[in-house]
Amino acid sequence: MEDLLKRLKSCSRCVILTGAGVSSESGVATFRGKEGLWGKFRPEELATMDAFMANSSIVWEWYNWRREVLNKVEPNPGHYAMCEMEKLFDHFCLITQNVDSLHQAAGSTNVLELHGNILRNKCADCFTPFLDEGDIDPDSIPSCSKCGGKIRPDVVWFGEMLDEKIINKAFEESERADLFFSIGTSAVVHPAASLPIVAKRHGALLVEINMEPTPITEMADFCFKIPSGEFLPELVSSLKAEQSA
Ligand code: BJW
Ligand code: ZN
Repeated sequence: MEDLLKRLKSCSRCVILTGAGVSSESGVATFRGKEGLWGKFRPEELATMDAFMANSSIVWEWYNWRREVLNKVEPNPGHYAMCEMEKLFDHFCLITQNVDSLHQAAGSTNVLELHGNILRNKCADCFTPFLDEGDIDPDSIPSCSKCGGKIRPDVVWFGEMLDEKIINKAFEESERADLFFSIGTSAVVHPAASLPIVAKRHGALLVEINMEPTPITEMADFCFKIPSGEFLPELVSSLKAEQSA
């Protein structure tokens, strides 16, 4: 931590990329690993357009179950610490692969949601947002008022393009960062997994917070094998103490 703090003194453009690990301490399951969702469910049967076309009721049951879980959880100290970090750098950008809104619930603003948001719905054919906030009945899935297409969750499934504006902004921020944190992500899903690599190539200090090694561990300047909800509050209080000294 001491070494990291010394290096942070000269950093002014901080970018953070988060993944499912940052919400695990709130009680939200990650995707990979022993307890991960992909250990119990097959991604190709639930998180692809083909799966939705083949069996939209099962896909909706799964998303309804995940929404129920999210209704009962709250941000953890890691989320709150990242919100504090927004104020500690001249320029700050939070990029998340998470669809759970927990960063926003902790108070973070301007979050770039790469993989959409599980609490929103859209048309599967014309992508028009579906604004009715009621639950979706898997046995009677509503249709789009514009084109009649089936309503689906507004998340990015495998094989789908990410929102162009959002991913372009994420690459631009990563290229310009002088400090890049990769936190709680297995860093295997692209294009998100390219962001830390791009940041490092453009000269950023790369810091990883993850208990397990990932494809970016070897290129990182610092790796902390500590849960983000424990590490980040400590980092924030050290940074605040330095700034007020
Ligand atoms: C902690 C912790 C604690 C635990 N503290 N840490 C080869 C090269 C490049 C691309 C591809 C390729 N082959 C296939 C592709 C494309 C594919 C891809 O990348 N696949 C890879 C798996 C190989 N990508 C796509 O399809 C993307 N689209 C795309 O590329 O479009 C262009 C294109 C179109 C057509 C054809 C080809 C290209 C879209 C990806 C969409 C991902 N969607 C999901 C589901 C979202 C909806 C939903 O929630 O239902 O997004 S999959 C899932 O993985 C979810 C996550 O956002 C994403 C990343 O997972 P994440 O967040 O990293 O979680 P985990 O579980 O993997 O890791 C958690 C980590 O936390 C672990 O490391 C723990 O150790 C750690 N941890 N507790 C700190 N307390
Ligand atoms: Zn439509």
